[in-house]
Amino acid sequence: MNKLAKKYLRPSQIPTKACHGCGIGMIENWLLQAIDELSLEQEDVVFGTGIGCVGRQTFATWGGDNFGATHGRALAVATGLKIAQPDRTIVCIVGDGDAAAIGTSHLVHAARRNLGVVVICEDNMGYESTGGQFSPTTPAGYVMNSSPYGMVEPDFDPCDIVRRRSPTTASRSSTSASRATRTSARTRSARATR
Ligand SMILES: Cc1ncc(C[n+]2csc(CCOP(=O)(O)OP(=O)(O)O)c2C)c(N)n1
Ligand code: SF4
Repeated sequence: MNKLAKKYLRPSQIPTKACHGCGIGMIENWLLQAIDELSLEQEDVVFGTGIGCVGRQTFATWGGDNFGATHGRALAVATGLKIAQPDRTIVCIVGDGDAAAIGTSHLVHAARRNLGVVVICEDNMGYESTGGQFSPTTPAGYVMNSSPYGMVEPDFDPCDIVRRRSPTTASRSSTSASRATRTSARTRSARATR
């Protein structure tokens, strides 16, 4: 078990439940590095998850407080929690289905309110846990189970709506990005949590 997983996660939830080679486990690992760099302790942070591959991987992994919301509703729960406990760092780890489809309205209003919650949307460009249907982030033309002739709709980047609500910040990175790109995205996200 790596040092940070031992420090922050529940031993019963390790190793990752994601498929071998999936970026979901890598992202959680980088998230732990960012939390450690900010010198946050288990009691400072609350993990909130939605439904899907991302939710399944991160649900109840955090050694401190967690909540699991229904699909798309992690930010609705986080809104109440942030109002009740403003000093805690709340990290919602959700899929593109959660953030860019069923839960988009919660993302828009969290940004409008500058809620001060960190949202990590792990965008795998479709509904993977339910068999690979297209989602609003599926690029035009992509063949998915529900778009056998190619995705006919234009895709949508949920970061765009968040960026329009300054001072809320949004940045994108990729699990295949260089270390420098990931570090820069992590630094920007870390500043946003302060
Ligand atoms: C209210 C509600 N509607 C629909 C579903 C069915 N459902 C489960 S997971 C999912 C999509 C998950 O996609 P995404 O959030 O992108 O996560 P991924 O599995 O791709 O990581 C859907 C539609 C559900 N569980 N709850
Ligand atoms: S099905 Fe889910 S866990 Fe498996 S590789 Fe795809 S996103 Fe990852």
